[in-house]
Amino acid sequence: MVSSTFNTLAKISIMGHPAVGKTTMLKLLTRNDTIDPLYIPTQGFDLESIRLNNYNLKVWDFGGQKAYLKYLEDYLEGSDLVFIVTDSTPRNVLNSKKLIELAKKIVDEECPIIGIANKQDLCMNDVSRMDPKLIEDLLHVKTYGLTAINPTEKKSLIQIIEKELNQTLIRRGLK
Ligand SMILES: Nc1nc2c(ncn2[C@@H]2O[C@H](COP(=O)(O)OP(=O)(O)O)[C@@H](O)[C@H]2O)c(=O)[nH]1
Ligand SMILES: [Mg+2]
Repeated sequence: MVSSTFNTLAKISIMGHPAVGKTTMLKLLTRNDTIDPLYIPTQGFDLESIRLNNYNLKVWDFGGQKAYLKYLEDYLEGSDLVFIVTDSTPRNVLNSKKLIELAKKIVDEECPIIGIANKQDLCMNDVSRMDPKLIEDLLHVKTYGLTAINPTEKKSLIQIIEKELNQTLIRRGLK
């Protein structure tokens, strides 16, 4: 979907199993205040439009429930960037491998599939939570650490998005 116009339209899809922090990531991008930690499972999907420097983003947050997997193809098609969010526990990371395989079959070659090792704040108390580098080695996709409930991480998430989208534009010969 990305084009070379000044206000480049880009589609970002956030995938991951339930309760890993997908909606919180979307809130991190769209709000400036503290994030309410209440967990409300997303039914179906959420869609937000976000202005980010040169980009007009459409960010899709896909409710991770199995019942919605049949819509995955329609949901992911035309993505310019896909995030696979994990809660950094070994079990969830291993389960996320299947989502990556599914996503690879649907999106085009230039679309980056990026791992998010979320809930890094919990790593301090729970030694079984894994660091982003280890998760990257297991998932075989570039992976960034994140604490989506921490509003100060907004800037670094925006930087990740801009960097990956800029590289997609270059790969598509549009920049
Ligand atoms: N400790 C911690 N909790 C988080 C983090 N991100 C999300 N959560 C919490 O995890 C729960 C599920 O988050 P949500 O974004 O709704 O998950 P989703 O089902 O993937 O959309 C909520 O209670 C969030 O507040 C994080 O980075 N650290
Ligand atoms: Mg959700």
